[in-house]
Amino acid sequence: MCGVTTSDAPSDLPLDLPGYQHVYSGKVRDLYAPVDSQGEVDPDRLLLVASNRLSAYDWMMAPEIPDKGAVLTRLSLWWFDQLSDLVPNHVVSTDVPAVVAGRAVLVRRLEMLKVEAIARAYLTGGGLEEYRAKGSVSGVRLPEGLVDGSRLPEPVFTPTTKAPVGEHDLPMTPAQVEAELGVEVAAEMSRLTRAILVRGNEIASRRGILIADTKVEFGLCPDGSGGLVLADEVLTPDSSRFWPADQWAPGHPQPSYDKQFVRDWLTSPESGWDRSSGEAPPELPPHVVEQTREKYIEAYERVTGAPF
Ligand code: Q0Z
Repeated sequence: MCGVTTSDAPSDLPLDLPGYQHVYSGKVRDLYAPVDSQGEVDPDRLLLVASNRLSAYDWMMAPEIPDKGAVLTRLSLWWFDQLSDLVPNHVVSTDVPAVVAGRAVLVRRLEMLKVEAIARAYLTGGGLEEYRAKGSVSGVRLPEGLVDGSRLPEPVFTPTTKAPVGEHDLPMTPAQVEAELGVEVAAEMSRLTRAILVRGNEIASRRGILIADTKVEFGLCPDGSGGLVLADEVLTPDSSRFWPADQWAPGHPQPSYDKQFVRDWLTSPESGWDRSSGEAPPELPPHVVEQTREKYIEAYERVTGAPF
């Protein structure tokens, strides 16, 4: 049992967007393709819609978090700008149907690379497990004595497979990535992913947020040059672990910037939920929804220095 489940499946999906047809839905985002008046799909474009859905402990929460999709969309757009000297990105336009205004972006449809590009600047989660077992992470030997939350000497590229929705991604060795992408593209993906995390931390750490690790997706530039294009979302709390810098204390799990109120409430006696029961979690009370919304907005405002 490892699928994402919810007691109340979103009943508003797919959205009825004039000029678009639904292509695919992930846990928290949805993809649509533009169609012309003859019903022909534009093969070069996609509409990426960020929902207000939130998952915790591998369950979809109800109700949704107001403004979450808009906050994450604006944060990704801001980061694409900050990273534009490092890597081109897929953004075409923010001129989108009114019902998804502010939380959708029209993008270039790319040939996506079948590797989840992950880099880690701090040790936790799957990276920590691998370090404890082998003293290394994705083939990179690390110093002895590191603990949960330790800062790594430099970011490490820790790619995984892209598993279908409901299944978990698996670590890939450097040889597997090279077999999938070729030696040159693999090296470029590693270099860019680490550079994105370094730049992300240069900016966010000055504003009180540490980015422990991040997952990015790349596509191939449609011009056939073989160049990589940064796609999907980037350096958001959904694709990255954001930690409050003032609470960083290696040696135990760090509080999550965005989901801590949800996790704390779900595991508290007030929720009445037993995580090990296999039962769906109860509905989040209004104060937890509101505190969580405020944390997403706070992350946006701290990182960008601008009001949401
Ligand atoms: C992204 C995903 C989902 C949102 C495909 N520019 C692109 N070109 C081609 N494909 C994609 C992109 Cl971003 C693409 N995903 C992940 C799934 C909602 C994003 F359901 N999948």
